[in-house]
Amino acid sequence: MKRKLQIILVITVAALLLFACAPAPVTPDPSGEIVIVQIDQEGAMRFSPENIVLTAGQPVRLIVQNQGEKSHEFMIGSEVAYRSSDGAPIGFEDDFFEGIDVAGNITLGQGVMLMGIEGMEGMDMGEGMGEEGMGEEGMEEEGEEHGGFMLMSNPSSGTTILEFTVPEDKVGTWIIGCFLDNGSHFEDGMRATLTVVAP
Ligand SMILES: [Cu+2]
Repeated sequence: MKRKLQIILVITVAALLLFACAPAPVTPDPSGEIVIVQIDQEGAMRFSPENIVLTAGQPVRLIVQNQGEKSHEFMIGSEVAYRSSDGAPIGFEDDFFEGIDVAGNITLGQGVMLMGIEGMEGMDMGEGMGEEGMGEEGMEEEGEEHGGFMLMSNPSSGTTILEFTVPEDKVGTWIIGCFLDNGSHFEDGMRATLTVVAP
C-alpha cells in the first residue's frame, strides 16, 4: 500500500514538472491580434510567445517585431529541411502560408524583406538595412535555399503586420523558425510552436 502511494506521488510530481516546463499557450486577443517578438539578448535566441494557438476560420492579425540586435527570419512550416552537405537546418519542407490568402494584407516594417509570395517579393528599404544585414548571413548556399514564405528583418526594424484567416486544412502543429547564421538561430532555440485548432 505504501509503495502504491509512492508511485502515485512520483507520477504526480512528474506531471506537475512537465506542466510547469511547457510554455503556456497564447491565443490572439478578442480582436484577433497577436504580437510575436524576436529576441536575441544575451544569447537567448527565441520567439515570444513560444507557444501560439490559432483557431481555423478566425481572422488573425500577426504583429511581428524584431526586438533583437541581429537580423532574424520569420517562417512558419512543418518538417524541418536540412542542408545535404552539412546537415544544417535551412527551412521547412511544408510552408504554412501556401494556399493562405495573405498577399494583399501585409504591411511590411521598415527594412523588412518579404520572400516566397509570388508577385509580391521585395523589401521596404528602410534605414539600417545595410550590406551587413543581408550579406554573410544570406539565405542561399550552394543551390539549396529557403523555400516558402519568409520575412527577414534587420534589428530595430519596424512592425510587420500579416492579416489572414487560417483555413481549416491547416489544423495541426506548425513551427515558427529563424534559420539564420547557418541554422544556428534555430538550433539555439529560435523556434516556436504554432497550433491550429478546429473551430
Ligand atoms: Cu534569428
